[in-house]
Amino acid sequence: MKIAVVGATGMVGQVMLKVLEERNFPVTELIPVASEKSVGKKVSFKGSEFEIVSMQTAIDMKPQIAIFSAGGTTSLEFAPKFAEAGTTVIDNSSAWRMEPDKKLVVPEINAGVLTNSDKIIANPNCSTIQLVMVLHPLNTKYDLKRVIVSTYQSVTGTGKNAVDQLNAEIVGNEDVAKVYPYEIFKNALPQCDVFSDDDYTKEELKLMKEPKKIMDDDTFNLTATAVRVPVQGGHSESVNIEFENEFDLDEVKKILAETPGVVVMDDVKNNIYPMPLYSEGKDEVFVGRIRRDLSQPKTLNLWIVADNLRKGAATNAVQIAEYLVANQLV
Ligand code: 2RA
Repeated sequence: MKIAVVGATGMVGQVMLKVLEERNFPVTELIPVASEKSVGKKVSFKGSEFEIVSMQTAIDMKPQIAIFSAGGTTSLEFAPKFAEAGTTVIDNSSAWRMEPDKKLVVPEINAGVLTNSDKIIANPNCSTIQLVMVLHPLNTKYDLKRVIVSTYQSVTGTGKNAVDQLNAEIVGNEDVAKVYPYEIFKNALPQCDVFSDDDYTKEELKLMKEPKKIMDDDTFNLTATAVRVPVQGGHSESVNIEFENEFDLDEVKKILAETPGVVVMDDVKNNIYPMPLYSEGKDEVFVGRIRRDLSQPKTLNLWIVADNLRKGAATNAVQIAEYLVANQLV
């Protein structure tokens, strides 16, 4: 399988290469793509060095699959060019996610919507992926009525420059480019991405829209507050879920424990619950603090943690590629 990784030098791109290697994806030829200034540099993959090529060179090489993590502008310009050349694009930006004719896929939930005519496939937002991995099985069983999400997001979601800002602030080095409007160390910013006219951030709007498309269900309400915190291992989410139907708490935990890709960590008497420090580098979605909302019936509180660079981005994209190959869709 000839596969291009577009954005190969970025944080997610680097994790994509790692995940492709770890999962032994059938790569016969790797085509790393990055900005013009990186052309000619090398990336490592499976013990070999691969030269970074330009976008046009990669298009001309006609890879079967191109996995993009290069931002929406680049994807809007170049994903269609790859597709026209016969390549199937899996894009990690928000560019195509809500396009009616583009599929938005978490393989454990809706890979079945994919066909061989899908030439640009959207990878959902990281905070969406970990959320729907938990919402979907509970929705199937108990029927969602309303979901309230508060996120606590890793600086890795913003990128290397944000990680550099945090690490510099930790050691008191103020001579570093500020990615955020304020210090992030010893702070919490109720802003992930820019604000829209309705005073929600783009991140919050993604969380409010994407789950309904992935789950093919717009019968429930969802609101979100997305917060950036000085963490590097993954995103955390406090979720309040009101169902149409009553539930049994032990059954909820059993359903989640039996959901592929989800791990229940819930033993508060022994201080067992998910934390980003311990989810970093893992592909599972960890859920804990599962308890009834004592303020109203048919309502549940829980806590979800996942590595936003892995299941939240790279691993989910590679799983989509695996599904395409396994089902002869490329
Ligand atoms: C963030 N989910 O965390 C967004 C994009 N990765 O900033």
